[in-house]
Amino acid sequence: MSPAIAGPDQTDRLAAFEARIQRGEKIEPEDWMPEAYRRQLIRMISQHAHSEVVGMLPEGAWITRAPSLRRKMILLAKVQDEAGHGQYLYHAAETLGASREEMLDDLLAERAKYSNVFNYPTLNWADVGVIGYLVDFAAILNQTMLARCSYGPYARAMVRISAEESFHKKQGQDLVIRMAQGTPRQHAMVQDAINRWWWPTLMMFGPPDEVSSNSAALIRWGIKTKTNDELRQAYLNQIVPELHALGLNLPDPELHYDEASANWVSGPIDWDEFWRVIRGQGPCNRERLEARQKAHQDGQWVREALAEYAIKQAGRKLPVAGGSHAGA
Ligand code: BYC
Repeated sequence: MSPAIAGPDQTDRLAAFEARIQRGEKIEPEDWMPEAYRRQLIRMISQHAHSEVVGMLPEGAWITRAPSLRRKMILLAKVQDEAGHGQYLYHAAETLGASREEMLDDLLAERAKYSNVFNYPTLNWADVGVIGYLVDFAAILNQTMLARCSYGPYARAMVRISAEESFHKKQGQDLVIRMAQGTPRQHAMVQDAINRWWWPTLMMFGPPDEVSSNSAALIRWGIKTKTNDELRQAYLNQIVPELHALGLNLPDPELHYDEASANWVSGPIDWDEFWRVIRGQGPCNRERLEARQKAHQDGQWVREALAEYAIKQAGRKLPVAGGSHAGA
């Protein structure tokens, strides 16, 4: 797959690497890659993993308050899936030489980012539906794009994660439809949740292309195949008509359909709010971080027990033939 390049200088190696990407080949962990490519992937994949793990918190808070056993089981399964997504992603980053401990330390010490959207509170049950529908749908568009990315382990993780996210979106959409078509009070609850989650969800796709500092390198190396604004536009074009069809409004007086470009066009996004939130000053940043720090401390004895067990297993002599029955 990856041709050995005889005595190349850095420029030749880079040219050969970029030619592979142009041909649509996947880059695998053992292949040569520019250091900047490796660092970009570790940054993005670890932040993605953190988002999955921190993303369990807002919805997890509603597991004990789900309105029926069925809804509780669905939510439990969803939140558990997010933990699994975190695992796949930490593993994918480990294939690039990042250590799990370092990645977690970066999260717990506030050096690493995670998605802006999980720094907002879940105030009532309708928020669970709106996260599943709006947030997971945004994630699906982003992740379906990343499933075509040039780095093999990340692309393959995205295939599986996107498949699971499509179930997450369905459960959220189902909940939103039921509430939108339910009693006036239920309709009002779901409308209120949409009003609160709409703008943070649009921000999930990242800052506008002209200020997206990483996009140029990511696109050149086939990590991202669409820009932040392209994905945000695709999202608007799909979600706006669906929500309107349910009799739900969006909290944007300037939102309109532009016939010429066949696009739904939103009013201005408050990017100051976005930068504040991702720099640690959102409504729930402190709470989210404290919850992760507590979980990490509470899990200390499990890590110690596993390490002890691994040492004992490694040091254990294989039983002598017949010896395992001794004393039985
Ligand atoms: N939130 O140069 P840019 C889920 C940062 S979890 C926070 O455009 P890039 C779910 C960015 O890191 C889904 N920070 O960045 C889980 C950069 O700062 P640094 C999460 C953001 O990488 C549980 C700076 O802003 N998905 O769905 O080209 C329950 C400039 O941005 C955000 C992923 O993580 C943000 N939204 O593009 C339910 C997908 N956006 O790092 C659901 C993987 C930007 O230079 N990531 N920043 O200090 C990506 O696709 C890309 O990283 C992004 C940003 C599109 C997010």
